[in-house]
Amino acid sequence: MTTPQPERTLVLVKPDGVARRLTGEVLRRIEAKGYSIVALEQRIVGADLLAQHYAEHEGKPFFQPLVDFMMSGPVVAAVVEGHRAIEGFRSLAGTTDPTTAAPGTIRGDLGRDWGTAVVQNLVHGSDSPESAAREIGLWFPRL
Ligand code: IDP
Repeated sequence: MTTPQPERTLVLVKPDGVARRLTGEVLRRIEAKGYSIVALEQRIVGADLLAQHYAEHEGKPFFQPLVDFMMSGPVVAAVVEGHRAIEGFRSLAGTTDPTTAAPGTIRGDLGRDWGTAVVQNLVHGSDSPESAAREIGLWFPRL
């Protein structure tokens, strides 16, 4: 029998999700899936943190619109824990483009394309153990 290995991922409810009062719905889906929320904070984020968070996208045409969008209102940041939580939350979130994200996912059920320069897709979830460790260190340095 294998031993469950708790894994942590960084989840963000982006400004569109907070503004649309969907924070509770996102957290409800995380808990309904059986994951634990081990840290939770609503905050206004600065450009420096976002530049580090989205470093892999620096130089792309949507980089500055993405940073501006993420500073447009409060963000809810959470550390979510559970066996295979990184992959599991990505699955709950759905694919990047909310227009084509599968129904049943957060982005597929609740998101859409508003025709803006940046894709507004309600949530972020770390995409690998390395990203999760890096992002949790950025957003929750005391954890
Ligand atoms: P992910 O959030 O699904 O992991 P990433 O490729 O890491 O997607 O992109 C980060 C964020 O940047 C996306 O969630 C979305 O908000 C935005 N984004 C990604 N690709 C594009 C694009 O081609 N145009 C506009 N915005 C984009």
